[in-house]
Amino acid sequence: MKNLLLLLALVVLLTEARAQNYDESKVPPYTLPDVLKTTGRKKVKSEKTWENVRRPEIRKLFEDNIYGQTPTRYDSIRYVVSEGQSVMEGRAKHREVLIEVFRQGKQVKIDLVLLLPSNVERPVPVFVLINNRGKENTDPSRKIKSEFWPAEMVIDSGYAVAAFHVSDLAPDNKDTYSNGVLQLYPEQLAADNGMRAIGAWAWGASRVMDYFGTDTDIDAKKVVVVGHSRGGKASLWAAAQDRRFAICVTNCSGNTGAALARRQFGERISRINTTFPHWFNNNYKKYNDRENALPVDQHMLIALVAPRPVYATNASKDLWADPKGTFLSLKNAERVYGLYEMRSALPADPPGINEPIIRSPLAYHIREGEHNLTAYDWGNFIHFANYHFKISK
Ligand code: GTR
Repeated sequence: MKNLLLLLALVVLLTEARAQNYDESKVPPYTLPDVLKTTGRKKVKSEKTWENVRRPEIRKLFEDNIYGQTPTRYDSIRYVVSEGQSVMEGRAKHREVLIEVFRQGKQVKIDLVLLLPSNVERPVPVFVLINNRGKENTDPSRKIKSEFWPAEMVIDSGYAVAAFHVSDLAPDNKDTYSNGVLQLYPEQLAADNGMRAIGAWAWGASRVMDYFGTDTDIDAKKVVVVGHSRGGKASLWAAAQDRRFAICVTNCSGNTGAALARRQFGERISRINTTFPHWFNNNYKKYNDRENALPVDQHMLIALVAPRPVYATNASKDLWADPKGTFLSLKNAERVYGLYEMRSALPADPPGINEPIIRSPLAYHIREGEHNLTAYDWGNFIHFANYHFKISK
């Protein structure tokens, strides 16, 4: 019995050791799938072939192997809008928006928190956060203020600021995640390439985008979608599919977000699929401990957003999210931006801590500190949006 327990402990330890490597010298050699070569092994040399052949092909590979399908049909959508209070000593106004989506007698309700700057020429650009933390982080009354959603900073920069909570779409729980969008699309649950929680959150971001298209105070051509960590995986998947998002911010999104899987550094696919079996589709489980068998890697997800700007970040103490692998993902997406004649300003090697590279279609920083979304990060996102939207400050 004692020996058996020892053996079990050893197996657990070995599995853990394989599941997380923090030593750069132990990163295995790997070859990334060529983002500019079709599955028929044709070289992609033009924007046209990228758009018509390779991009749809890559999108489908991500859908089938990782994030699942994103159904776009529903019976109807309704927006219940009411004017809320004036907040921030009159500098902003709360607009309450309830987005209701109906399909086959079922309904999903998204509670969109929206604050609009006062005394600013309309329509205004907007930042929308996919909130994966507590709802108190996005308190529209501003009684509670959180760095996770520093609304004052965004408003004072002339932007509207919005947020919705992931639990409105899919509770972040392996037993209850289907209690939301998946009630509208139960057929997805039966499919190995069906939608799961991260897909449902991205679907929600697109419904918020639907709403923005109807609000004349919002410039729907200037919507920045922001997500942190698991929310950052969703912001990237949302922007990859829905080209109405003008800019994508993926903060500390790590494994199956902006970081390359093949480096097997920090969190790995086997680990994420075990801890969070409800995030990705059934097919993704086939790649547990088989990163090299994947027909894609995460640089290709960033490439799907091209030519729209992407800002990815890390934190110095968050090795779990593989900072170097995130930077390399952006670097390996550069060729696709090149097809659109967009030049990235990223250096060959990752920049130092707190040395952001912002004036570039592919932007990056590594912040001093822990895994988090902070005012420092947001400050840089605002500069990034100002630069791309040509807003001079
Ligand atoms: C971790 C998970 C990461 C990241 C993070 C978060 O436990 O392993 O992939 O998503 O949670 O969302 O904060």
